[in-house]
Amino acid sequence: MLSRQVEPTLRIITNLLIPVSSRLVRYAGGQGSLRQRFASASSDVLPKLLVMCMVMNMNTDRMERLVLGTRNRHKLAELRELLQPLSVPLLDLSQFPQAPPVEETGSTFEENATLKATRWSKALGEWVLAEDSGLVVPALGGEPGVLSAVYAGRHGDDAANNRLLLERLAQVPEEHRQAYYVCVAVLADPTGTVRAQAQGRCHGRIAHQGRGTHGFGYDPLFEIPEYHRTFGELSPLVKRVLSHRARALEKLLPQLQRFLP
Ligand code: ITT
Repeated sequence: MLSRQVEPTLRIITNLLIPVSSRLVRYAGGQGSLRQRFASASSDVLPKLLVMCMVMNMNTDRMERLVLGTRNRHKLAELRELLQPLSVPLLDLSQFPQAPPVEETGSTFEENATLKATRWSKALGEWVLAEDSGLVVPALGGEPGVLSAVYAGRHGDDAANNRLLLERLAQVPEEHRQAYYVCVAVLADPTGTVRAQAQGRCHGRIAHQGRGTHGFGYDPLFEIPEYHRTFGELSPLVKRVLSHRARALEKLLPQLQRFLP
């Protein structure tokens, strides 16, 4: 049985070093799962591997900087604010023109956030934090859900998305206009391995017409019951505390701290 201290080191070997080190691969030998082989490695091979790992891998597990993996400028601004406590430089995709487009083919927020974080981190060789978020209206069977950005057809057309949402809710009884925002944030390391993940939700209801100019997306329609105001009307300071994104990041931040240099 491997000790708790040894396990993280082996994970680093298998995830970071093995794909690029034919020498290590030779140690493992043969076919089959490398992870399994390391777990059952004989007692004389294991210490050698650990020493090699320590020497070769002293600094590769440290997050010297973090790329915010989103092309949505509103999200980006909110993420920057929320990640202020993190003492590493924050970059974004505009600084990486080579960042490939990522198709959001998942059927859940988790799948799409993972797709974005892992594809971009691997392509750029950087630590990447990506998130997938959206609005869920139970009375509409969960719509717009993962399709929030493209609900009315054109990506990011907030006005059209809001119009469609109001149309779809027109016949829905007043007491069933509840909705919630979801945000799943995923951190991936430069090899494209997920290292942390957190989800946040924010509950509210959908107003009958848009109110206020703050925020973006569905915010003018998203009313916080306690305040009787939409995120469009409320100060961004309130959204920064209550939002799904704020709640996800609040949970993710302590996990991120573990990777700081
Ligand atoms: P990236 O994938 O590049 O991050 P995107 O806008 O395509 O950008 P998503 O696929 O996660 O991101 O879709 C998010 C959509 O959900 C967004 O366009 C809004 O319609 C809605 N949304 C998410 N968070 C929101 C918020 O805080 N306020 C209002 N609408 C929000």
